[in-house]
Amino acid sequence: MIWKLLPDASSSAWETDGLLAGLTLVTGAVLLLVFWLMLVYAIRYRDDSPIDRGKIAEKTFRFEISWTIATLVIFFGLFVWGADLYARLSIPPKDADQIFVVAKQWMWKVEHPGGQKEINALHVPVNTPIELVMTSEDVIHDFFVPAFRIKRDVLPGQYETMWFTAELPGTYHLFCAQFCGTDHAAMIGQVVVQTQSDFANWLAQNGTSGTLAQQGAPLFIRYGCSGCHSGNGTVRAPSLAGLYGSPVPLSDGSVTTADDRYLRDAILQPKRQVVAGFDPVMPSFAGVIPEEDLIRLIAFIQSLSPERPR
Ligand code: HEC
Ligand SMILES: [Cu+2]
Repeated sequence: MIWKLLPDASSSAWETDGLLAGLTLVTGAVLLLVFWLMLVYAIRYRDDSPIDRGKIAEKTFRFEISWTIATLVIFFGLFVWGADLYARLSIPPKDADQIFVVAKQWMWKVEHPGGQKEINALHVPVNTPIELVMTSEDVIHDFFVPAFRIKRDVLPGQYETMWFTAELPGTYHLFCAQFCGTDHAAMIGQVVVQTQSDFANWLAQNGTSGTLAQQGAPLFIRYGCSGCHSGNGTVRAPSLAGLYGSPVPLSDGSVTTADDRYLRDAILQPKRQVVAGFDPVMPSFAGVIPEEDLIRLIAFIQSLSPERPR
């Protein structure tokens, strides 16, 4: 919608526009009502008006109650709709395909699970839920695709996720929507939505030296993870097989889920959440492992739980 200035290229575009139109209509109606009443009373009770000012209108209980309830229902209804839409847009479906995005001044680097890389471009298949796992190497950026009506800040030091289902093959604008320095305005790209078969061809043509998980396996050895986590080291460390997506009991008694964010924090800030029954002896790898290696290590750990749907 947006009256055809933008294509409805994702599954949520129509509803997002509907919500925006609803809010605009309701607030516009309130604005008109208030200004109309102001105008009417300003004219009616103007200085030289002969009107009788002694008669004071009586408030009725029924009138007060009904307008209060009507506005409450309308605005609360919009709130519930917005909150519900926000929640649905926040939680990616379990079967979504995952793509990593690393922002830096001033470009978008995209890494597909198959190892395909692109810069300032994102190829996705049509009618497939896609989850973006995004982080920044420097300052705050913001991933914005107007045709999909999705937008999310991309922060350094943590993963932000966002998901969409593209419904219309085509090429769409990608913008950085957070002022991030000199070349912010040039931090633009394209989202290319392809049919399933075109996308499969694209993946094949951009063939790589192995999937992200395959590239992560040697890193697991190089960074010394395997020394503790392979089960035959001198330090007792939890096995990472089957970890991804499963509940993890922590030493403070709480239980968390081993999602991408958890894996990231477990590697960069191991002291923050310590697995129950283990000593906090894992060293922090913050500042040691660059974002692109971290993605590969996480993909490798994911691949140790092949049976678990994400
Ligand atoms: C000195 C030994 C040691 C090294 C090296 C090490 N770890 Fe660990 N790791 C541990 C221990 C002990 C724990 C459990 C205590 C904790 O949570 O800090 C752990 C916990 C984890 C967890 C959370 C596991 C769970 O069951 O929730 C992950 C993920 C992890 N490590 C990944 C890595 C990766 C990736 C590397 C390499 C970059 C690495 N570790 C290097 C000892 C180590
Ligand atoms: Cu930016």
